[in-house]
Amino acid sequence: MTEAETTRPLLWWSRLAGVISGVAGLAIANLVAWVVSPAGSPVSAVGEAIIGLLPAGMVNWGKETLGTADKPVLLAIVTVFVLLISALAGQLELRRRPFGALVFGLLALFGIAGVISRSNSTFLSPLPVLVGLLLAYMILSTLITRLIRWHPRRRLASDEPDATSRERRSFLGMMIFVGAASAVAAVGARALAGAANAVAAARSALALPSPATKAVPVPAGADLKIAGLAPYVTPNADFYRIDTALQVPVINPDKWSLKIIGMVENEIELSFADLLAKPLTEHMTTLTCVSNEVGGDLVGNASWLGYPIRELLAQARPRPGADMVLSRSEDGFTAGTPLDALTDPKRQALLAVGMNGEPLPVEHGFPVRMVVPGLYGYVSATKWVTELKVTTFAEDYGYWTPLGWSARGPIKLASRIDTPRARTVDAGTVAVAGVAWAQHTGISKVEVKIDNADWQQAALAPTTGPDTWRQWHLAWQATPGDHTLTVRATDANQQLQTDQTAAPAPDGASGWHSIDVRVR
Ligand SMILES: Nc1nc2c(c(=O)[nH]1)N[C@H]1C(S)=C(S)[C@@H](COP(=O)(O)O)O[C@H]1N2
Ligand SMILES: [Mo]
Repeated sequence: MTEAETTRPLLWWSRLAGVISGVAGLAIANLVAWVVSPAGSPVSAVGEAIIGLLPAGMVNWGKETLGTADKPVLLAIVTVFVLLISALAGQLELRRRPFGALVFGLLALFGIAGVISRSNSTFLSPLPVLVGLLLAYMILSTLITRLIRWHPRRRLASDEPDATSRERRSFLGMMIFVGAASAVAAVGARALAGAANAVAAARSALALPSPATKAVPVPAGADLKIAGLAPYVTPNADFYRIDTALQVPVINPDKWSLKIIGMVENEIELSFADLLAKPLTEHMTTLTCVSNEVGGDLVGNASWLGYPIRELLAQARPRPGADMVLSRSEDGFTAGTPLDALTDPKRQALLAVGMNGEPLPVEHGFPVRMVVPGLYGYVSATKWVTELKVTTFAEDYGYWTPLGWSARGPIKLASRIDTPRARTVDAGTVAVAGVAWAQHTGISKVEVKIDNADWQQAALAPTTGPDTWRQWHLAWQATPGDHTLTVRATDANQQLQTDQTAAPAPDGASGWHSIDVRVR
């Protein structure tokens, strides 16, 4: 055999090894992207970056000639491009190591550029590309080592006669294994993405019924509309999020059901259609996280549409002795809520399906979550809820309790300064404004102290009721120098907010919020 005859098949094997490594890298990158950062899915990110770079005329031409097929076509082109480059990496790695690594490195730069050019990218977004290409190179390097060993030219006379077939088996075996594993990973990633798309489509197709009991209309002036002040109603897209699950559960509403079990006379199972057929109530409630620091932003106000949990419990008929409802989410999260907070006819504890006039966003619990005025989220606001177990605090506990958080979590009276946000302001009249909350009790007074002067009473905006936060503001005659502003609130029971500072654990932060401002 001539040199060329022995090298040619080797060359093709090296290219195939490159392609297989590339496929494995893409599969891994997609799985990592699914977990850490939807903005990090490298092929679609690069595809979008390419669209961004193309002249508008060409993009329009693509849309017109390919119709809605333009996206899949572009993704296919990017994939083929990545695989061709991977083949080249394999070939170069065979010729001279580690030239394959260089090629993959260039590909990584390209992918990272695509990923970070996306508007929703975060610092985690490049991770899928990096992990994918690192793994691709490790696989390629191992494959090429095996390929070289199998190459007949490298065989020594002293080798056993069956050495070649053993090396060949080792190379081919690994090729088949990596290929099959990436196929499984790719199919898995596709299935996950497909399920998410199906649920997103079901959500947008959903028309919520109008409430039988309408929310109290937002009074004029509830939103002072001062720059820097949190709006009275928090838009869904800006609403804080707390999830223990790495990936948001995707639940098809047609498959959703809620079971009410445990210490009840009458177990109940409810479908989504059953729930929507009931007379729904709309109610505005401010949600707060127990982890919110003094002055923090883990708090938001929304209008919730749902069915009162007390009505379902009345149907289930809790047995005497029960004092807690352990709600369970699809993702395993649990919360232990006092039974009396859920059966109280004066408290709008809802099994919610709508948030600010839309179906619940997937991140906020689609299709169904709980919202209970006055209790921190970790003991009441179970998203993607699928089970309510009537039980006792002696018997059961929620997700966060063994991790050092109190079994019961009533929200503490709190107030926050939102503006001025800038450290430096001009002398003269400065709007000082913020929010205060004491859900289910209500706020009756907010006071502001400048340095060590007397407390001044702030003006309070109206609200829909005691279950939401309340905006406040004060016109401050700011004089040049450094100043410290402090706020404190009083609730509707005339309880003054405590100045005793406490960390969030175990049952919520306390203390007065202060900011430092320099006046020029
Ligand atoms: N399934 C599930 N529900 C959950 C949580 C969670 O991690 N998983 N977090 C809870 C906590 S701690 C809070 S403060 C609220 C936050 O709700 P949001 O993410 O819609 O703002 O949801 C609660 N419900
Ligand atoms: Mo929370």
